[in-house]
Amino acid sequence: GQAGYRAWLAYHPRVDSATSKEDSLRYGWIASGDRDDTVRAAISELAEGIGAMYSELPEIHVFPTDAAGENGARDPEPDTAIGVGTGILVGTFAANERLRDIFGVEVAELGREGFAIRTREGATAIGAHTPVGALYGAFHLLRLLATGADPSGLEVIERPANKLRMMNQWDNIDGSIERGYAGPSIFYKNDAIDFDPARIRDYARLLASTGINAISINNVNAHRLESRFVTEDYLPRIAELADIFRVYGIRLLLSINFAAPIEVGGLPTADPLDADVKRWWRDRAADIYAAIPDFGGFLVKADSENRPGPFTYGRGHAEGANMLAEALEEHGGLVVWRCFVYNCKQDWRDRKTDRARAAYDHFLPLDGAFHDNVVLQIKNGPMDFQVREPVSPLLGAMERTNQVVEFQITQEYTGQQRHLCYLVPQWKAVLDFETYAKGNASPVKRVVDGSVHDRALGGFAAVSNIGADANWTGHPLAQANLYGYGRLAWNPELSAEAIAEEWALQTFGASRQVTDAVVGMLMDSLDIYESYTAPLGVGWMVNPNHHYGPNVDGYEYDKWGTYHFADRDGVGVDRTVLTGTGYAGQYMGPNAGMYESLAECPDELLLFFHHVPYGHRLKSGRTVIQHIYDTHFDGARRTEELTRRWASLEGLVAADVYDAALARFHEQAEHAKEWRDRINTYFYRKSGVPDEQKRAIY
Ligand code: GCW
Repeated sequence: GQAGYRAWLAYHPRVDSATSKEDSLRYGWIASGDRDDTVRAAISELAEGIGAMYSELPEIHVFPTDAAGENGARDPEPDTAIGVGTGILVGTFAANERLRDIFGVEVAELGREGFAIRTREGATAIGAHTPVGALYGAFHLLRLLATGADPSGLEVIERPANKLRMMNQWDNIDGSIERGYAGPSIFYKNDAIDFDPARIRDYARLLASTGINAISINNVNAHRLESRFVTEDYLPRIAELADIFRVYGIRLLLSINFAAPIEVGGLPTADPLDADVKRWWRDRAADIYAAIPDFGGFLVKADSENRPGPFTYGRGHAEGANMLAEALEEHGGLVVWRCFVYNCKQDWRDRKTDRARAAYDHFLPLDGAFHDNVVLQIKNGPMDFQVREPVSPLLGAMERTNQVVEFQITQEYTGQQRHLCYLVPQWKAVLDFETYAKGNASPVKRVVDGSVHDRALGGFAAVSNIGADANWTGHPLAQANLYGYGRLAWNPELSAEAIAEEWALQTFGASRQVTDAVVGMLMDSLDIYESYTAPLGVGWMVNPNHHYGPNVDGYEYDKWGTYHFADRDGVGVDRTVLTGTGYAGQYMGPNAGMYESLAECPDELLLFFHHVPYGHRLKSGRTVIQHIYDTHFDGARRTEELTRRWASLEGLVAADVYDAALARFHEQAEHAKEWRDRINTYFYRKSGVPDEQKRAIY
C-alpha cells in the first residue's frame, strides 16, 4: 500500500473549515507574476494543499511580470483576480508590484532564502526576494494551515539561521544503502542510476518543505562505479537528478573518491600537489559544471576507515581539501570535508590513542589553512552517533575555519528504525551546548551558523533515513526525525516538542488525542532507548558490523577497538588529562574541568570520561551498578507502555500506518527485554553485586 507516503504533506481536511469564521478566508485563487519553475512549484503545492484542506480547488492566475512582461505591458488580469474574494498572492518582489506595495520596507531583512507572509484586504501575500524564498513561504503557509493556525491576521517574517542545510545520502549504485533501514535506494538499482522522477520529486518536496537546500546523492564511501560519477559516464543522468532538485531550491553534491585520479583517471598518483592530479580535478569540475551549472560541490571522506586520502602522499588534509577547492572555486562550488578521521585499529593496551580525540587532534592545527570554499563537516558525537556522547570539542575550537555539524538521522545505533527514537531532543542538546569558544554566548548553534567566529559559511549536514519503503522511513514515526532535522537546520530555536507537534498534526490530522499521544511517545522515546542500552555514556555494546542488538563485548575484543574496559572491579573509559587519554582537556573554558572532575562530570556521561568502581555513587544517589539495573528494568517496562500508548490510537490513524507501527512496537518491546537481560546479566556476573530489589537477573 501507499501507507504514509505523503508523510507530513498529507494535507488532511481542516476540520473547522466548513463551520467557523474562517469560512470567509477560503482561498478562491492563487496568483503570481513569476513564471519561474520554482514559483510554479510553490503554486502547485499551494493548490494541492489548499484543495485538499478546504476541499475546493483555487483558480490559478500566472500573469506576465510588470518588470519583465512582454512588450513591457501589464496584464490587467491580476487586479481583477485579486479583487474577487480571498486568495493567495505568491512570488518575488521583483515580479509582483502588488507584493512590493503590501510589504514595503521590511523586505530587506529576508536575505536570499527568507520570506514574508501577510494577510491584507482578502489576500494572503507571500513575498520573497527569490523564487525559493517564495517556495519556502508557501510551505510555511501550508504548515500553518495544517497545524490549525488562524490564517486571518498573518504577519510572518522568516529566514533560515543556517546557510547550508544539507542531506547526505549513503546510497550505493547497487541499490543498497549503507546504514539504510527503509528499503533500497530510490536513486539507484543494479549498478545503475535508476530512479522514478516522480519519487525523487516527492523527496525533494519533503526536503524543501522543511528547508533543506543541498543534497549529496551518494555514499561517502565512494566505491568503484560511484568514483566515476564525476565523469561523462554518469553526468547526464546526474544532471537529470539535479534538474529535479533545483526546482525545489536544493543543490546537488557528489561524494568523491580521493584516489579517483588513479582509479578513474589512470594517473600514477592522487597526490594533491601533483600538477596532473590538479589538472584532472579541474577538468572534472569543468565537465560537471557544463552539465550542472549550479552544482554544489564535493563531499569528501578521506583517510578514514580505510578510504584513501592525502596521508598516503605525506600531505595534510588542508592540502587535500584546498586542491579540490581550487578546482571548484571559479564555478562557485564547495568542498565539504569530513573530520571523521581516526585510527580504526587501536590496540587495547594503548590507553593514549583515543578515537574521540582524533578529529580535534587532526584538524585543530589546520585552523586558518583552508580556502574559503572549504567547510569542515564535524561528526557529532566525536565517536560515532551513539545515543549519548559529549559534544565534539572541535565545534567552535577553530576560529578561522568554516564548520558544519553532522548528525545521523538514520538510526544506526539508535534502534535502526525498528525502535522508536526521536532524535530531535538529542540534536537540541548538542546545538544548545555552550562551547565557551568566545565568552559564554557561544553555543554550538551559534558556532555553526557562523556568528560566533563571523564565518560566512556554515550549517548542518545529516545522514538521511529514507529508502524505497512506501512510507520512506520504515518506522512510520521515524519520519519525525527527517522532518525535525530540516526544521532545526532552518531554526535551531524551535523546541523538540513544538517540532513533534507540528509533525504529528500535519501527518495525522487535527485529532487532539492522536497528537497528544504521538508527541508524548516521541518525547519519551530517546530516554527510553538510552535506558535499556549501553549505560551512562559508555556507548557501543552492540553487535559488530551491523550494529543492531546487544553485544556487550562485541567490540571489546575486536581489532576495530572501541572499548568500555569493564572488568570485575569497574567500567568506563578514562579520558581525563591526569590519568587517561587527555580527551577532557580538548574542551574550552569550564567544560574541560567539568569533564575532568569525577565529582562534576554529569551522570549521563560518567562512563565516557571516567573508569569507576561499580559501587561509585552517582549524583542521583544510586551506585553505578544499581543505576544499570534500575534503568534497564525501567526502560524495558516503558517499551511495553509505548506499545499500549500506540494501541490506544487504533481506529484514529490510518489502519496500514497503525499496523506497521504496532508491529515495530512489539518488536521493540521484545528486543528491549533482550537488551535488559544481557546488560544486567553481564554486569551482575562481572561485579557479583546483587540487585537491591532482587529482580530476575540471569
Ligand atoms: O558510523 C560509521 C558507520 C559507517 C560509516 C561511517 C562514516 C559511511 O558505521 O557505516 O560509513 O561511520 O560516517 O563514514
